[in-house]
Amino acid sequence: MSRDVSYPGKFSRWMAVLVCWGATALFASAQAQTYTESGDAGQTLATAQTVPGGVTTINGTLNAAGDVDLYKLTFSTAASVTFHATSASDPNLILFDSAGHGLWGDDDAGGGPNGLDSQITWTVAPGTYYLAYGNNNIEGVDSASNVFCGNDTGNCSGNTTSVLDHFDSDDSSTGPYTITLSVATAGPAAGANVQAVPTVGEWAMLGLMALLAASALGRIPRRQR
Ligand SMILES: [Ca+2]
Ligand SMILES: [Ca+2]
Ligand SMILES: [Ca+2]
Ligand SMILES: [Ca+2]
Repeated sequence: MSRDVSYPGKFSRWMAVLVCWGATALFASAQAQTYTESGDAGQTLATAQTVPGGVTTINGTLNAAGDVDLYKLTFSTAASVTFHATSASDPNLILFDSAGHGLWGDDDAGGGPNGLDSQITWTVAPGTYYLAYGNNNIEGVDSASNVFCGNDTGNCSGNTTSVLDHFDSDDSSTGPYTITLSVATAGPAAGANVQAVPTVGEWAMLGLMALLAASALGRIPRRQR
């Protein structure tokens, strides 16, 4: 003899709707998070602003002539990441590794409405990177005053000696800017930071929700006796 302990139909449907809504909200939050510069991001490794995991858009502002904003990003898996910067001025981006060595400096590779957007695509390894934003003509300078990676440099990863100390910038334009991050590598990542994929916790929640939905819809037979 078996006993039917499945939920009443109406409750099941509401449960399924609720679960689907929750899963959608979870995916949306995992895929499109914005970080807004808090106060002013510094220009040194020590004063860079840390961008939390899951962020795909950074909104910042240059509020003084010569300002540069440095962001600290951590990736937990290898991925091809494209950083794209746009503003009403002339965006520049420079990417540094965790030690402050230059990797790539770009001025106008991003195209955009004025042809001045900046863009860098880099295959990151798990670990920390620093991304600098500034307007027209920024250059990374080491403690011996050597300019070692500027917006016109392109690939500067060959120099493993110079470490970022400060920036030179001869631009006086100010105003807001936006940096978007996109990850070419698909698939779930373990504790992914700054990537458009759910984290391990989020995958676990999604799995739990799927089970609940299946259970609510009566797809999983209850134990019979
Ligand atoms: Ca700033
Ligand atoms: Ca700054
Ligand atoms: Ca530019
Ligand atoms: Ca330029």
